[in-house]
Amino acid sequence: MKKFFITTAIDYANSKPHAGHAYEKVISDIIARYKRLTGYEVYFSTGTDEHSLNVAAKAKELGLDPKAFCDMMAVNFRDLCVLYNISITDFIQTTEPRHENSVTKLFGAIEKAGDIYKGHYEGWYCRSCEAFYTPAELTGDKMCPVHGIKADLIKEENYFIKLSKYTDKLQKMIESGEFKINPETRRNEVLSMLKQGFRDISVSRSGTGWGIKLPGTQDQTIYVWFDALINYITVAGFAADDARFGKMWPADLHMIGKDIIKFHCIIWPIMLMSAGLELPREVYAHGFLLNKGEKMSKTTGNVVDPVEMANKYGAEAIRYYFAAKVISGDDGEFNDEAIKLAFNTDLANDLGNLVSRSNNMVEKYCAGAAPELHAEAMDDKMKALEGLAKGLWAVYSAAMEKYDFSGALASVFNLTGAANKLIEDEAPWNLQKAGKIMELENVLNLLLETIRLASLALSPVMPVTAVKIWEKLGLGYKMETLNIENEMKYGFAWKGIKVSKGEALFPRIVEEKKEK
Ligand code: ME8
Repeated sequence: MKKFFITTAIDYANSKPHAGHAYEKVISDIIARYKRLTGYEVYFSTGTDEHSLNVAAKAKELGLDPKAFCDMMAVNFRDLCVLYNISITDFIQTTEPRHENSVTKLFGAIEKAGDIYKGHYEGWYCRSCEAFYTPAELTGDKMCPVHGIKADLIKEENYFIKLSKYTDKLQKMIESGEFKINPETRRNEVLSMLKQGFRDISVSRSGTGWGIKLPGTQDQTIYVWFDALINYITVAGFAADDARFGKMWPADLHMIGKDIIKFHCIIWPIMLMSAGLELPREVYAHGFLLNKGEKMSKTTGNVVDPVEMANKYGAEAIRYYFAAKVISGDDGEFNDEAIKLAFNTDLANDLGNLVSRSNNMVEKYCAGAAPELHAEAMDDKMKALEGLAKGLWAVYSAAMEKYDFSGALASVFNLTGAANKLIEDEAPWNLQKAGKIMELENVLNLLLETIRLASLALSPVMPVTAVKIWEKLGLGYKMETLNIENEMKYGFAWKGIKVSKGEALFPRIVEEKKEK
């Protein structure tokens, strides 16, 4: 079986999950599920980044031991995965012993390659980014350009990695496509960073008191980014299980946000190169979720809580929203109005209505037993819908392979829209009155076939909804064994299958009238 190893970034454990974390996990899950449904053995990891200064500071503020604080916070992120139905195969906390072993081993390999040296560092450090800035990059009165908080001037002796030794080789691997960065804009951004020249970075900090000890030193800890990036090989079994590592590594896809490409597209691949390990096949950098055009931040107070949103609209609806309405790679809106609109228009009206109307008519006109197709009674409108249904897989899969979820879903909703239109155009109730039974059966058969194909295509995005639809359609599909490419062939043998209308899939959200 072909394998596919996909990872998300690991989230800082100092605060609760925010909508951006949910977004990244959901789109990665859609890919993981799609890959499974197309015949891959999928490994899928996420986790928490726990050795940051903010984590230690927050634990201290609460009077807690930092590790106990991390374990407590990690539960929120694990629960988020359950709430959003994220099909991970591993959840890593960077304070786990397996990770410490892996960091120590990788550091040893880089040191052995002669790529670690001792030096003095003086620079401006943002403790929220956990990154150094040059004076020119700071804004105003020595403020971090990302967080708008004051950067600290840090002078310390620590250890450096010779990034500059590998930047030419990395540039060639990006240019040749051997190491893929998507979307194109991010690839160009990384190439221009490399062309401007990239300075060596320190891999340790001194006197922080929190983090993995740098082997052979007294007060040095591994720099939190150097530590965090290594999580991807820890998960694959580095330093724990060679056979597993041989099978899982390299990762096929690192899904991350656009703010951390420097770490994933320059520093991480060079760490691997130095240690003689293969590079991940691809890094995909998604955009940011915005609230009414503004970046969500705690200081502006416009952060949307992903747990509240899932409880309000259902995780399936939010998953749909992320996939359909946030264009892959771009920033996208995330607010109540936008979600309600997508819910009522696409899910309640287009999809939900199509399923309930169609199944209702099969119950009413055919006693709930699906009818067969009569080729001799197909008119042009029916043939047009049949043509769209036959072409769905090609359009849908081409978009999914590019992680263009909104494109893939547009092809599905184009089909369901056409099916709804066929109902209006053919008016099955009139066909029945006129005794045109073959035509009536054709319409109903085509509707069922449309719903079947659409539900298969929707299954990586809305797995719970897909199963509900399969139950209504009397289809025995099992997610674990399903191969969507095989099943999405047009022309299912419908005759006699028991169909039932059941409950509405997505009851419309009705606005509560405001008190005057
Ligand atoms: O960067 N919209 O952790 P993090 C979409 N620990 N995605 C967003 C977002 C938003 N508004 N805000 C953040 C870290 N993200 C490091 C990663 S990986 C070895 C270490 C994304 O909790 C962000 O881009 O700040 C990143 O991919 C992920 O959420 C975790 O962010």
